[in-house]
Amino acid sequence: MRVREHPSLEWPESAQNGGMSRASTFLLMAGITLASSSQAQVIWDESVNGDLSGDRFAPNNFILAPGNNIVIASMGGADKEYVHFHLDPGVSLTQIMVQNYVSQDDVAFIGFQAGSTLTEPPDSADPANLLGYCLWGPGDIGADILAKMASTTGTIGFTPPLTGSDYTFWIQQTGDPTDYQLNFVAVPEPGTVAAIGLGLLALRRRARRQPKA
Ligand SMILES: [Ca+2]
Repeated sequence: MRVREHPSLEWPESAQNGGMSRASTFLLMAGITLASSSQAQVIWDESVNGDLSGDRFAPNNFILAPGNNIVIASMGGADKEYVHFHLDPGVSLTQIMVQNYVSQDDVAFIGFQAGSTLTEPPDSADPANLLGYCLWGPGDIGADILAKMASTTGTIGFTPPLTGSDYTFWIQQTGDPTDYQLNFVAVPEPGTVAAIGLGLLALRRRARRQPKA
């Protein structure tokens, strides 16, 4: 990515570079059940579903499901991607894991805002209007770039995980063609898991009290 194509942006250096109780067993089981029953996998594969939207006012829209939300895509040159995630109450976006990055250009961009569109024009974006952004590439494979975005200065700023309700991501590589795979990892918020677990526990106790026929 040629960052000079964004003359108004000033990129900070940081961007470039025993015994378990029955109740807890039950809560753990409830958590495992939740995780296994909600394993969204590939939510968009450009080779199957077509090019992601390059229109920041009309991004691709997804409801983030607890589990893995994998995007497989290609970008480069003028091809930008805009992706909007809606987070239902009780769902949080905890990580954005880089699972693949193949390009002659080792530096791509990702940034995001709250809301269902992205207000910043790509050629004159002001990072002060982004919740976060970072530059990323092959060195980030296996790493969480949501955390990396949180550590970039000069933005509005945020602290992961992200909770409700809408965020739009802008992903771009202005240089060479780049194939990539990102996993937007979501989980039920801890309070939600505990509430569901306690609810199931109460149901179980109630069932035990039922007289046998
Ligand atoms: Ca694309």
